[in-house]
Amino acid sequence: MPPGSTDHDVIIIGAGFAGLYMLHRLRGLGMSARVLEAGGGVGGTWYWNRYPGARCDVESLQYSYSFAEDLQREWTWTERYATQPEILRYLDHVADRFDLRRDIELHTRVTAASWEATGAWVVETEGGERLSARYLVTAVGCLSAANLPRLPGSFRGPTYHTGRWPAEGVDLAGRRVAVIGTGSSGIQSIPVIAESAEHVTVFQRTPNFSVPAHNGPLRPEDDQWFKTNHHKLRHQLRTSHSGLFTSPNPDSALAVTDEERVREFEARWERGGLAFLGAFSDLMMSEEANRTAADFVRGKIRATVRNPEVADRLLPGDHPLGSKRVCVDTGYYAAYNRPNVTLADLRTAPVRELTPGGVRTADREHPVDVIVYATGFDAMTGPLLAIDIRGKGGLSLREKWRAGPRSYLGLMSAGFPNLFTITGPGSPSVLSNMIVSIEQHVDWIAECLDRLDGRALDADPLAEDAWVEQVNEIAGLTLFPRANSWYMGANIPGKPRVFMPYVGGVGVYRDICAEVAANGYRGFLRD
Ligand code: NA7
Repeated sequence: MPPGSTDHDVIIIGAGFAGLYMLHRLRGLGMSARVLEAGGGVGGTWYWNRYPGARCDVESLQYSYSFAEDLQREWTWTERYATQPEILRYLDHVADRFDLRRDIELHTRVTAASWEATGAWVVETEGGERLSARYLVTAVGCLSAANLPRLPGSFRGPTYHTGRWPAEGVDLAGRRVAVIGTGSSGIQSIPVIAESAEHVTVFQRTPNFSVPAHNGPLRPEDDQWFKTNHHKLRHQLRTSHSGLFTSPNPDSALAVTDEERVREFEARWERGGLAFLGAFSDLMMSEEANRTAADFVRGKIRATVRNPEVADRLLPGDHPLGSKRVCVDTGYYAAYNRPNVTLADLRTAPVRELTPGGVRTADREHPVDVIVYATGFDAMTGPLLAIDIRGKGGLSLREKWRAGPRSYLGLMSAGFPNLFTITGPGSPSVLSNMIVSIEQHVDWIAECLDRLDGRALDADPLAEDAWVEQVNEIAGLTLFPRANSWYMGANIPGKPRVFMPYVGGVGVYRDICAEVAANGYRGFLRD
């Protein structure tokens, strides 16, 4: 298509970690790009998730951009795990520092995007705007389409979803609060809400595994160590399995004595955070090995929660540890020792209906003033399918992905030329440190666009089939598909059960993507 005949070279949807960096990279290549962002500010996930206690479960030193040395040198995190406000401040700083705002349109939700015969993407917004670009890049996040369960009945008080928390905050002091959901958002918010609320009733459908964060101020020596060694450390993260420092232990949990095993778990429990998962190499491969870790955590729950009946109800047992995202908490289990926190177990007494003054379960009515939905997201595909995306010949992405997402490398889906999906399904994304995965995708896409020099690119359907098969095959070797998790689409009624992320590891995945590019973009079709 003739140059200059579209409004922009590239339209990017979303101004979170992915969209901001994508814009920066494209500018560096001399391409014109426009970012369309639904929120009233930059930040994506960290703009929306303002619930009490919201913070990252990846340590702040690792959960930051690596692309600019100056940025890294000048920014100092205050805590080992950053709070939502601090991460948002960081992203605002990045937007200002790299002068990104002039190409970002806020309050602009994309509703549709179609590939035209002229070789351009035409994007429509909720406000009725139409914009065209040669390339379209989605930076919409993996956990951004809120899942709000449809419960019968009606409640007269205010309700909030953790992922749509009002920017002005919510005063829960002295209120009786229902928290529905015990995933990461529930587990982070419950102890904090309980500090000021009159009462918190937690509605738990599935008990989860959580490890302590042991958060605290970031030690200056750790900050210095990271800044001094960042080249080496960033390289280690990029080539690791999860993009995190988990100090992976190569031993099998079954090849050591009981004392050695407990010592290893105990040391990691004391250290805090997701490094617990690196305790043994086969935790996600062998049920028996996994059970040793699960038993260890169950023992910790029993030792923390004073009421043995409550402790029992909190014990996860229906899924292997790690097959649902392990939570990282500050005082979660101990919160149940407070007199103002009650656990309602939905497995024994499911929700019947909302009443004007509370929540009625099979056994009783729980009077509450406020309902907090910590009920998660339509993960990975939700934000993409919320947009009516049409490819070649009007092919609908919703239609194509009816039985589950299909992509080549999680980067492109056949029949949708020039559409790139940052951290799309089929890539490591949610199973990794998102920043490591985002930077890898953005760098790969930027280099690809530079080399394409205006030509069109599409995934070869055969390469896509082979990749989907590979993603499934690797997942099948692990315990990941054994849970009704959002990785599997199992948290959304009617969503196809397909394991969506690539579990082969970010280092392996990076090599595959690099090798594909080095071989003339093998598996992609060009004009
Ligand atoms: P999650 O991890 O999906 O957790 C959602 C929770 O809400 C989970 O306990 C669900 O139970 C529960 N849920 C969902 N729908 C219902 C209904 N209808 N009734 C009762 N309970 C329900 O979302 P989060 O926001 O906590 O965390 C998402 C990710 O963000 C997290 O993993 C980190 O990566 C950051 P279920 O387990 O489905 O039975």
